Amino acid sequence: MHNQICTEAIMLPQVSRRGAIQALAAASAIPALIPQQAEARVTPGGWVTGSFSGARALVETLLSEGTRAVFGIPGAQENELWDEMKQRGLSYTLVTHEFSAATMADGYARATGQPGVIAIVPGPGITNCMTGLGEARLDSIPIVCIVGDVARGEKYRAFQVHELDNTAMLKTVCKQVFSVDSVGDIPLMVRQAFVAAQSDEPGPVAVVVPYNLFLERHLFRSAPIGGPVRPLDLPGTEEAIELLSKENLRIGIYAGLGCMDHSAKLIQLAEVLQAPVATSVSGKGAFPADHPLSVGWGYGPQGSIVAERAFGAVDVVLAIGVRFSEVSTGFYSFPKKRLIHVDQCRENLGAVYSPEVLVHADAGRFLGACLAQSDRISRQPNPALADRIVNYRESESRVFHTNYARRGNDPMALILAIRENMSAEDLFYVDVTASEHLAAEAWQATQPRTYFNPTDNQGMGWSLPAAMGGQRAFPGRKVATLTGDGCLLMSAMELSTAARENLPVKFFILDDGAYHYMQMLQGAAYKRTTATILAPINYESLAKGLGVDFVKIESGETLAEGVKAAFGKPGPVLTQVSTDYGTRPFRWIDAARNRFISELSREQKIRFAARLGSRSVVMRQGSD
Ligand SMILES: Cc1ncc(C[n+]2csc(CCOP(=O)(O)OP(=O)(O)O)c2C)c(N)n1
Ligand SMILES: [Mg+2]
Repeated sequence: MHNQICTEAIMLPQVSRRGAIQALAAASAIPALIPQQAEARVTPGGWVTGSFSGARALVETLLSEGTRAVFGIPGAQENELWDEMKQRGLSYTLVTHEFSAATMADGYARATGQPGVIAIVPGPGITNCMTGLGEARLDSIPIVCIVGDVARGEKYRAFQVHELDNTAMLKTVCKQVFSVDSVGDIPLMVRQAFVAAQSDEPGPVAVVVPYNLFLERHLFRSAPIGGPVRPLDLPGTEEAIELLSKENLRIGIYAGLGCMDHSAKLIQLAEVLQAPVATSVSGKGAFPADHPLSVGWGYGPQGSIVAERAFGAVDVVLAIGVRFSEVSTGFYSFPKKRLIHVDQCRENLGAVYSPEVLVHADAGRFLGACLAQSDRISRQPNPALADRIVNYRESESRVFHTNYARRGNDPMALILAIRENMSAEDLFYVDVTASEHLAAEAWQATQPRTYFNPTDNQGMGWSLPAAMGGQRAFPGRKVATLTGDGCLLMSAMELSTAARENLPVKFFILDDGAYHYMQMLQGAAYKRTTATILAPINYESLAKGLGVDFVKIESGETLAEGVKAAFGKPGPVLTQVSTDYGTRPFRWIDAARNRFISELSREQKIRFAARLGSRSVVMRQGSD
C-alpha cells in the first residue's frame, strides 16, 4: 500500500521528483521504498505480467527481448521511460547527438548480431538520427528505435513541441513503424518490432509511443512471440544442388552478411566444393581470411587482386546472403557469370542480374541442406588452386607493402600496423575515407563480426560512434577506427562520450587536410578540385578538450611505435596520423570510374574529353 502511494506520487508530473523524494525522506520511508541498486529482472519465460505503467511495460519488454544496452538522449516526452530504465537496471548510454545513438546501436548490432536499441525524442531526435537509421536500412542492420511521441488521443493538443509528422519521417528510413495508440499494446508492438528488425531483409524498425501512454497504468499479460522466420525453398535448393553436382563446373562462392553467423558450415561447403570464397565488404570475416580457399573480397576488378584472379577460372558463382550493391560491385563492374543466388529476402534475388537458379532461403539452412547432400556435390582436393591462391596472395602483398606516400604516412601502412596490434576477435570500424577501399582489400578478418564499414549509405562520421557501440558490447576487446579527417569533423563531439563512459576505443585519424576521396574523383574528371580542402585542426587541443588521450604520428619511421603506443594507453585515444596518399592505386575507384565512363553516351564522352583538354593547358587549376 505504502509502495503504491510512493510510486504514484513520483509519477505525478506537477510534483518534482526531488520534492517527492524530500517529502518521503522526511517520513524516513526512503530506505524501504527505493532500491539501493537498480536491478534488471526479467519475468521467467519472457512474459511481461503485472499492473504497471506503459513506460515500465516497455522496459520490461526490452529486458525480456534480451536488450543489454540502450543508446539515446532523453527529453520531455521520454523522461518517464529513462527513469524506468534506471529503475529496472537497463543499461543506457547518453550520447551527444542522435546520429550517434543510431550509429552506436548499429555498431553494437553488427558486433553482436542482436538488434541495437535506441530511445529518442520526436522532432529533432528523429531528424538527427535519420542518417544513422538510413545506414542501418541500406546495410541490413537490425535496430529497434523507441520514440516517445507527442501526446495523442484524448490528451492531444495543438502546437505541441516536436510535433512534426514523426511517423512519416521514420517511414522513410525504417522498414516498419509501429504506432502505439493504446497502452496495453506496448509489449506486443515492441516484440513485433524485434521480430521485424531481424526478418526478411533485416533493418531498423520504430515503435512510436505517445508520452501520455508511458504514464498510463494497465494490467499487462504479454507472452513472448516467435523469432524471425528463416525460409528454406526446397525446390530451389534441389535445383541449386543439381547444378553444383555437375563435376566439370568450377564453383566460386560469394558470401555476404547473411552468412555471418554460419562460418563453420560455409567453411565445410567450400571444402566440399573445393571452391574459392570471396566475400562482400559486409561479409568480411564470415569466411576466415587465413583459410587456404579465402581469396578476399569482391571477385571483380573493384575487389581483391586474389579474388579477381581466382574467380577468372570459375564457371558458376554461388552467391549466398549477399546483394550486388553499387559499392560492393564497384558501380556494377564485376564479371557476370552463371549464378546461383541464395537470399532470405525474396526481393534481393536477381535484383541486379539474372540468376540461373534462384533460392529463397536463409543462408544457414541452405548451407545445411547442401552439406546434407555432400556426396552429390563434392570435388577432389585441388592443390593447383591452392598454389595459385598462394601466388596471387604474394603479388598482392607486394602492392600492400609498397610505400606510395611522398611524406607522412601511407594509409595502407597504417592499416597493416593497426592489424598487427589487434587479435582475431578485436573489432575494427572503418569510416567513409578513401582508405575504406584499401582496408577492404588488406584487412585480414579471420573471425565473423570483427570488421565493419558503412557500405551502402556511406554516411561520413560513422566509425566513431559505431566503434563505441561495439566497445559497449565487448568491453574486454580492443576496438579501433580508421577515420578520415573529414569524417572526424562529422561526429568528433562524440569523443566526449567515450571519455565520460571510459570506452577505450583507439581512434586513428588520417590527417591529409582534405577530402582525398573527392579529390580522386574530381581530379580525374575535372583537372581541378572543388570544396575539398579542410581547415587545419589542432588535434591535441581537440583530444584534450574532450577528455581523451592523444598520440601523434608524423612520419612513416615512427608509425609502428606510434600505433603501439596508442594501443598501450588504457582509455580512449585520438591518434593523428599525418597522411599522404601519394600515387597509391585504388582498384575500387579505377573499376568504378571505368564502368561509369563506359556507360556515358558518345556526346557526353566528347564533352568530358573537351573539358579535360582545355583545362590541361590552363596553368593554374584553381583547386580549393
Ligand atoms: C554525410 C556525407 N556527406 C558527404 C559525403 C561524400 N563524401 C564521401 S567521402 C568524402 C570525403 C571523405 O574525406 P575524409 O574523411 O577526409 O577521408 P579521406 O578520403 O581524405 O581519407 C565525402 C565528402 C558522404 N559520403 N557522406
Ligand atoms: Mg582526409
